[in-house]
Formats: sequence, structure tokens, C-alpha cells
Amino acid sequence: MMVQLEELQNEAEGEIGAARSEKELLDIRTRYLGRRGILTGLLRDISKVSLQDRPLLGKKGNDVKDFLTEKIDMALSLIRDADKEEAIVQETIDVTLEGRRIKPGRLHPITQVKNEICAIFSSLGFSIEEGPEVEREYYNFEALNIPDDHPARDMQDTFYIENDILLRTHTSPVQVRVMQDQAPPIRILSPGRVYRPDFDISHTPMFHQIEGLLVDKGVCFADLKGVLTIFLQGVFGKKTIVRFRPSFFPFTEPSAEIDIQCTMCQGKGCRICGQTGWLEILGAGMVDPNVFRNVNYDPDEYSGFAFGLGIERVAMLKYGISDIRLFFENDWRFLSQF
Ligand code: 2U9
Repeated sequence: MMVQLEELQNEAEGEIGAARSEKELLDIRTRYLGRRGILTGLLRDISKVSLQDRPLLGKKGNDVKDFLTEKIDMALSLIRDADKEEAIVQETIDVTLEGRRIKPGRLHPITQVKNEICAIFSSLGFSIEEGPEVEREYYNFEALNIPDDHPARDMQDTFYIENDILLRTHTSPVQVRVMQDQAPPIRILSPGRVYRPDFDISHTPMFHQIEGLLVDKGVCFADLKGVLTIFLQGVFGKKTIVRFRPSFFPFTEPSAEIDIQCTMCQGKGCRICGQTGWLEILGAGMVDPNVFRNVNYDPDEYSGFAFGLGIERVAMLKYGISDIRLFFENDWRFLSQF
């Protein structure tokens, strides 16, 4: 049995030395040292030899077991280290490879046009005022001289949240609130989101407006014409030709709509201007005395002008964009052009 143990150790040692993978080593361990392994079987047989030989054989058996266990553990740890080294070599990062470029963000074209318009009016002494998008009927309609039976009050033209609570249809409520809080002179610009239930090639249910208000003693229609001409020539170019047409708004009297000569056809008539040669950009007028009375300004002491425009419309005409919905799709191919 001593010889058997000796041979078994040599045989197993040879196999361990020849093993090339973790799996082979684990198989060898099971085959020799496992519960039903060769060495385990031999050690069990020691109980059958004479009492005299048993201690020596028992010691030899345990020595062989310890020897093989240690050999296998050492071989395993060598192979595992080698596997790790191999993985590190395989996974090495080539730091000289060019990285993927992250494209820098930019301002949305609507924000760019809004900033440009705000900058022009800031240079004329206007300050920027903002206010809530969810409004009371009073600030959106009543204070602005829009009577109860005015068609703009109809459910079709306004998103109502509750009776009396609505999404503002213009930014005019901001100006009403400022006039309630401050005495003249007033020179403000209110940009912001507004809401109307329209959806087609030139209307979205949310769009951006800028309105302006100037109130002081002795303000007249010539001031309105001067300021808005400076503004339009600032946005569309110094040579822009401007036209004022009579119009009507409940909150201004007299009122006007202001066109620029078509930038696409220089007034000859084209698809963009509907063959008229003109593009409508602004609504404006002298603030109606009733609006002043609603905020306790004396219309005999003060006068003022107000105006409003849609930022999307200005951006579409400035850049030749034919569908307003492009502004809201966030397609990088569209946005990256601005
Ligand atoms: C107060 C008094 C008067 C603001 C004005 C317009 C004319 C106008 C439209 C332009 C295109 C709205 O976005 S649009 O559809 N706006 O035509 N807005 S005067 O008048 C005011 C505002 C506030 C206290």
C-alpha cells in the first residue's frame, strides 16, 4: 500500500504539471481528492490493514493528500494569475484613439430671436418683465377692455382650466400687473409662452410672444412709429421698408398692423407674402383709455403705446422657415442650423 500511495502521488503530480487550464486542475482534484476520489478510497482501505501498519500508512496517506492539495492550489493560483494577466493585455485601452466628439449644445432658435429682440429694446431703455402663464380671466381679458361677449373669450380660442382660471392667450396680463404695481413712466417688454387652441402649419397651441408697453406724459403715435421702425430695422436689416396699416384691438385705440416689405421678393410678390409684397409682423396701438382707468392711471394725464408679436413668426420670416412645427420637434439637423 505504501508503494501504491507513492505511485499515486507521482502519477497525480505528473498530471498536475501537465494541466493547462483551471478546469483540468479542478477535474484532477475531484478525481484524486474528491469524496469518491482515488486517494480518498485508498485512505478508507487503511482501516483494513493490520493495527501495526496503520499509523505509518495513515501518516503517509495524509502526507500525500496534503502534498497534492498544495500542488493543485499552487497550480490553480498560477493559472488564475496568468488568466488575469491575459485579460488585462486583451482589454488594454488604446489611449491614442480619437474620442467620440460630444457636440456642444446651443440656444434654441426661438431663444436666440427672443434674446435679439430683448437686446434691441433694452438698448432703448425697456426692462424685461415676466409673469404667470396660468392667469385669471380679469388680467387676460377684462382689464384689457375685452368685453364679456368678445369672440376671443370663446372656449374655442382659450384653454380654460376652471371657471375664471385659464392659460394666458397673450402676455398682456404681465403689463396690467406691472401697471397695477407701479406708477408711470413705464417702459417694459414681456416675453413668454402663450396658449391658444390652434394647430396647423403656422399655429401651435403654445407659442412665444413679446409684447411691449410704454407709458408716460405726452407719448404719441409718432413715438410708436419711431420705436417700432428702429426695432424692425434692427431685426431685419437697416434697409427694411416698414408700412403701418389701420387695424382694431380692444386694448388699443387707434390700432395698427405693421408690415415689412417682403424680404424674399423685395415687394414684387411671391409665395411667402401671398403675392402682396408685404409681411405682417406686429400689432400695435395707443393704449385704450379704458385700460388706463382699470389700473387707476389718469388717461388725461398719461398716454402710451403697446405692441405685440409672435416670436415664431419673426423667426420663420427671418430664416425662411415654412413650417412652425419644426421649432417643436427638437430635430438636431434642424436646430444645428442656427
Ligand atoms: C396692455 C395694453 C395694450 C398689446 C398689443 C397687439 C397689438 C397684437 C398680436 C401680435 C401677433 C398677438 O402674437 S400675436 O398673435 N398682438 O397685435 N398686442 S397691441 O397691447 C397691449 C398690451 C398690454 C396693458
